[in-house]
Amino acid sequence: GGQVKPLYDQLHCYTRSKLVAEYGTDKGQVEGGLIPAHLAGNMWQQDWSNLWDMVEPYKGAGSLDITASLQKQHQANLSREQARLPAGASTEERFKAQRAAELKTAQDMTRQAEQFYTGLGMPALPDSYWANTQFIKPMDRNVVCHASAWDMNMGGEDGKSPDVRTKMCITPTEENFTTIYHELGHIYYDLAYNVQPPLFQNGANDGFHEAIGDTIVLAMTPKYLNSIGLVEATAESHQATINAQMRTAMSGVSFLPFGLLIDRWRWGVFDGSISPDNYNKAWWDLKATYQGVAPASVRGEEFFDAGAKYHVPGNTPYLRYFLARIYQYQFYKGLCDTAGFTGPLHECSFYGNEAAGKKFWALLGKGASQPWQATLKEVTGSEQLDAGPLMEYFAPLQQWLAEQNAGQTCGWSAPATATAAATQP
Ligand code: X8Z
Ligand code: ZN
Repeated sequence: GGQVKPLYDQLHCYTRSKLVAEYGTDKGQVEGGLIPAHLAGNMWQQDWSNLWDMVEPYKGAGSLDITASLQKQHQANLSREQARLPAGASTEERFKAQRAAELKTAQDMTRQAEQFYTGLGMPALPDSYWANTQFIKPMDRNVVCHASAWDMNMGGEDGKSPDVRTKMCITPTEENFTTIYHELGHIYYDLAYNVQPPLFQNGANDGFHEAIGDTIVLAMTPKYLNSIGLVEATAESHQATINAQMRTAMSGVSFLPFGLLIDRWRWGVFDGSISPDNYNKAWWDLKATYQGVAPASVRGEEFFDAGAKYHVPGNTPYLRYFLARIYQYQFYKGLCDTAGFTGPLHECSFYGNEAAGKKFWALLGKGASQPWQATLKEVTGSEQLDAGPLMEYFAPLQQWLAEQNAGQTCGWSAPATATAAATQP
């Protein structure tokens, strides 16, 4: 954790200053310099992308408002469906047209994600994927909307056709759009390693599984987004670079301490160091210490806020997501090297690069057939988890943040009880 903490601290400082500018010294922060939980733009404060309006470094240096573009595309789908309606269509008919448009938009977004993978030379998703996937929230039953990817039959090894599916309730937002790329990472991993014997049909480790799609997401540069019509073409400039880096950091860097603390809390519960009469306090203590966020009003033991995070009641291990946020930059750098890219890391996109695609597919195809260190080495040359590539990637932003934060008192003080409870990783 120590390797990336300086970068997080700078992002925290900058974001807090924007919140204070927007909401005032009293409301824009919580005593001790913590970010108010309800202002982070996300229920769990794990992804700050929704604060984009407030933190965008240079307005006009390339708009990266992907949500707005997706919504426009959805409007076009809706108009098309509505144009098919007869004059005086019933409410039910109009509602059906709306649902059809929602499905179409969700499938269009998924096609776009698929195209990134096929553009690397990977296979198209099987027809069964399109037939069986849940793209939008169904009307006739309750479902878990938290996105997931499923391999239903481990098909592949013996020529059996695969039955892979994703389950999401897609809406046209940037967050959902990148989540689709993430989920297809799981699916392509499944498809690739299904040539292995069943015991090896798994990720090299669970962090690898989470990192595949995230690696692809890093290659969704403004240039790529422009090529699929989601953002306008921008001239390359330092300002545009900083904008692009900020966009990536608001989702990827903001996440880092969160990714670490979930299992710290869970393991504390398992080993008894966090007792039931302390569940909520321990939760917010960790949130204060690691993330520097705090609720605006007291959250006592009558609340169970950890339970609002899907993976806690769902019993899904969480450290995998922290690992993935580090691996993704290692993979990305390795694939950029393979693509013959020699410029600064943040400028690379391996979109459409056949050599990078081949390398990636080979990594995926190894599955769990060898220790993860061996697979990591084949792609990155290293056998270790290493945040070096992440820090290299964000070098321009880190310098920019340091300039912005000059003269500010950065950092925060967690309540004394909190610092005692959390040991350094
Ligand atoms: O749970 C997920 C994926 C499914 S594997 C949507 N993620 C974590 C979360 O939402 O908390 C992806 C990012 C972190
Ligand atoms: Zn995942």
